[in-house]
Amino acid sequence: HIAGVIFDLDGVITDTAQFHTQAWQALAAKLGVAWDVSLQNGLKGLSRMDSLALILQHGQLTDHYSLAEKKQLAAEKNTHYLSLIQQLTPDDIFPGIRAFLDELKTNGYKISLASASKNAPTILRHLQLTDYFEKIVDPATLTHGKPDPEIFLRAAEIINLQPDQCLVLEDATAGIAGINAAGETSLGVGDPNVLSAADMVFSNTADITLANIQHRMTMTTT
Ligand code: G16
Ligand code: MG
Repeated sequence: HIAGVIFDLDGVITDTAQFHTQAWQALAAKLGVAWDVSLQNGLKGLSRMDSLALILQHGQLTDHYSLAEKKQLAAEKNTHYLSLIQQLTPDDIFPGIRAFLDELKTNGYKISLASASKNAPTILRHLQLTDYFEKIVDPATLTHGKPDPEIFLRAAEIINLQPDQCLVLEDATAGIAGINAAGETSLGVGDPNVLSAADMVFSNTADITLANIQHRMTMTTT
């Protein structure tokens, strides 16, 4: 039975995607890479270096930069991104998320974070949510990014649970694939048509409560 809940950050707890987009778009413009919605959606959930790789590939610039130059470009984007997320406050938490975290605490669930973002601790601090999370996966210690299940397996391990005891909230299709491969229960946040691989989908974070989850679980297992 479910004993722990794992959270993705961007797109589940708050909308940092708008700031990632703004910072990547500025870098793409500087490099002369055309921007479009499919590129923007494809960046969801990818690590910083994987995101840069996708942008360069989009502009057919993959072989134009050395690894050192690529690291420099990623650092430049991150400096810009960090300046943008300074404006985050607890008001930016998605509806119902703090109430759900409170409900989980009250009912003794373990809680961990599986975000690909190296800036996750900074973001949680701005949102004043740090104390809810028993453990946070350090993405710098991972070998593979989403859709690989590694980050989700680690997020269960650090709270001493087996994968089948964990429910994971995630907004990216790459993330849902990783959760399913890890043998955990996937709760998609977003469009049910896009997240059709998830065990259950909530299009509105305000509807994510233990009672509603329980209800959807019985529907999928019987
Ligand atoms: C987030 C975003 C991605 C971003 C990644 C790495 O993942 O969805 O767009 O590229 O983190 O972020 P950073 O450059 O801050 O390390 P998640 O897993 O929280 O959705
Ligand atoms: Mg996400």
